[in-house]
Amino acid sequence: MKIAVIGDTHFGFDHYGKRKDDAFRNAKEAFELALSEKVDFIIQVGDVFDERLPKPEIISPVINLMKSVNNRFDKIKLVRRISSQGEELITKDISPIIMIYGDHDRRPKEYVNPVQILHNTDLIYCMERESIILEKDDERIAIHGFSNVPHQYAREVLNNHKFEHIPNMKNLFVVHQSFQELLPNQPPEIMNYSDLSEKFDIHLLGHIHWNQENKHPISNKPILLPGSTVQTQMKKIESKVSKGIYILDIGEKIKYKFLELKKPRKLYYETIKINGEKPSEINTLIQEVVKKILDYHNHDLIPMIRIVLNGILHDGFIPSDISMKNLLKKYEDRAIINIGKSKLISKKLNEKSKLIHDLKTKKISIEDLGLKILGEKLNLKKLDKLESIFSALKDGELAKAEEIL
Ligand SMILES: [Mn+2]
Repeated sequence: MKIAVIGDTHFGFDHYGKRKDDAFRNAKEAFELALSEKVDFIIQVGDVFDERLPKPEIISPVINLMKSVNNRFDKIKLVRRISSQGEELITKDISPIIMIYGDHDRRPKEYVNPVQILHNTDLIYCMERESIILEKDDERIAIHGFSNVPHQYAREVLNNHKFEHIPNMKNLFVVHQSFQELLPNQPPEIMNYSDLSEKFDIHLLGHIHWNQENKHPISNKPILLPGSTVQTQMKKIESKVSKGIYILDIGEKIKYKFLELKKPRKLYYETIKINGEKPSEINTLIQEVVKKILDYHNHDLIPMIRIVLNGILHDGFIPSDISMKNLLKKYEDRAIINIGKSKLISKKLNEKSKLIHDLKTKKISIEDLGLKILGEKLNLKKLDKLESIFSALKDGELAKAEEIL
């Protein structure tokens, strides 16, 4: 059996910005590439959408894209499904696009998330927390899907669910969570690779936006991260690692290859060392870098240029004295420029910017941090309940939060 694995597509990313079409353009290329490889089905590893409440203007073209992919594919036969409600022996044809949802498209249990909307159209098959067995030409394969839960609860939820290895076939595990091995300085409750079952033949991970391959620490089986199809963060590593998809060939052995996408916008990442320069001098340095990049840039789309200023400013100046307005205006139609000043130190760094910097370097999202604090304050261990209360409070529905409590 041949399978394509597509990473976080983030449909709707930068909807009001210059990169409005990037997520769609890249995802289309990814699905086209999967089709041209004549795979039997496609697995998408979560963060299908950029937001949990995407606008109809986003949902509608996604439905159209899924429709056109479905029209050019055979359905695949689902023969068995094991969820927390128990086991079902069923034979029915399902869409060959299998998805889980990620932290970007997760909503509390009693709400409908956008990936579940797609599932209800039968254009995709969403796995929340379940195992399925698929059959094609007398071959069978087991897929275990674990949609996102808040990262700090993932280990507990995973252990409680007890995914079971299904004998006599290859077992694939699909997950969208953070792992200690992937980002530095994470809280201890975040999972390790050793939390993944050593019985499964391959692990497919969403969430991390750059392509990476690792091995399970016990079984030595592959852990593959296709990476997002769109650059969302302008990180250095995203400028070095190409966007693409995996093609898995599942037989006696599992073979896999990574195929690059050609359409993604180019990202250039440069660091400028600052050693006592004044803002006007820094502006000149930035312009020189931008000019040089534009000279050798050759891609249909205007590039993203991320420039990080690193060092110490001239005495008496603070980072906000460096104004980028004119520069951004000048290159408006030729580049998408982003200047990072967080590594720029002035001799009188004020307390506020230090606090923001500290928050930014913590590897936990504001939302997860809020959920954690609320859980501690309310002394509430039940995740479903906690998420519902958090969501009600966030939406300003105080009465509802009280009711749930
Ligand atoms: Mn993502």
